[in-house]
Amino acid sequence: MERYFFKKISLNLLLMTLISLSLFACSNETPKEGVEVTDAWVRKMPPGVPNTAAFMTIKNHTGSPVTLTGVAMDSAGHVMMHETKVVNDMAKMEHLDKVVIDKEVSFKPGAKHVMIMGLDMSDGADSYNITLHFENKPSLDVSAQVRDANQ
Ligand SMILES: [Cu+2]
Repeated sequence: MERYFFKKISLNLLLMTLISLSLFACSNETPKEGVEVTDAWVRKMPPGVPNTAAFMTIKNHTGSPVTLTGVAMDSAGHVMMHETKVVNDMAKMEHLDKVVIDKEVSFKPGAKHVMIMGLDMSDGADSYNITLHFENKPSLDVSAQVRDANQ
């Protein structure tokens, strides 16, 4: 009986050690570094509509604020950062010179967005490349998937 009890305790200890080891392993499995962009997409527009917008989430893992100073797209005429704001019940788009990313900033419909003017989507491309320019940091190329707005 005593021996069984001891075995049980040591098994529990072993399990606890394994669990804490695996937790430790998990938290260290994918160390995120630098600036990470997720869920980048471009709103699909009907033929003949040259202006659209792109959205994405930018995550800053550097530990200090990162400043986004501009956006560029080879395939479009003009690209800039905008923010939609509601003033007196009217939605207005404001131009943004820069966006400071502390931990995470989301560009999403009705808020900050990448304004794209003069993009010909008639080629039916699945995705477009968008370049993000940062202050004191290398630029980042992002592949934005073409998506229907209501998808
Ligand atoms: Cu806009």
